[in-house]
Amino acid sequence: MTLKSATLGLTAALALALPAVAEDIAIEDPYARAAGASAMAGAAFMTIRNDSAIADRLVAAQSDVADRVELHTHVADGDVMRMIEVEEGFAIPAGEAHSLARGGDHVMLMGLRQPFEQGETISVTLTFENAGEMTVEVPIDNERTGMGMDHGDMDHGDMDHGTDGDG
Ligand SMILES: [Cu+2]
Repeated sequence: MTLKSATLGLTAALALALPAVAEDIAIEDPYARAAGASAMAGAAFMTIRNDSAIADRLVAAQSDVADRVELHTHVADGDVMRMIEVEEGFAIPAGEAHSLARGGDHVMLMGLRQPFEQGETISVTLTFENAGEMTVEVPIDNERTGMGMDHGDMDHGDMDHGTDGDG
């Protein structure tokens, strides 16, 4: 388990060290989901970290899997949560992270051109005001709950316990 953790840490470090178009922007824990394989729309979620000294902004997104990709957020309309497009995009302050999460900001994928099959991966190209374009491979996880990252981490921990003997 210790070895596995160390290996994962090394892999993460190598991934961060890879040259990228937007090297100061790190994308953590990306996933996309739709309400089923035949859904007309889906959404992508992730945490965007800005490791640079200047504020940045996610201003657009696009993907081959959808006719239209918009930056959305949820606003309360009485008792109902409604999705609206955020035309100015999402600010990512210098040295900080901004989370796209269920019930909040997200990348909306409208007019899906292919079914969102569990476990497959889609490419989403993000455009940042300063860092420029970067393409993110986003795993499809229709079964992911909206309970936040802690829940996912616990699930992983449980799986590790089951494979202790394998190192
Ligand atoms: Cu939306």
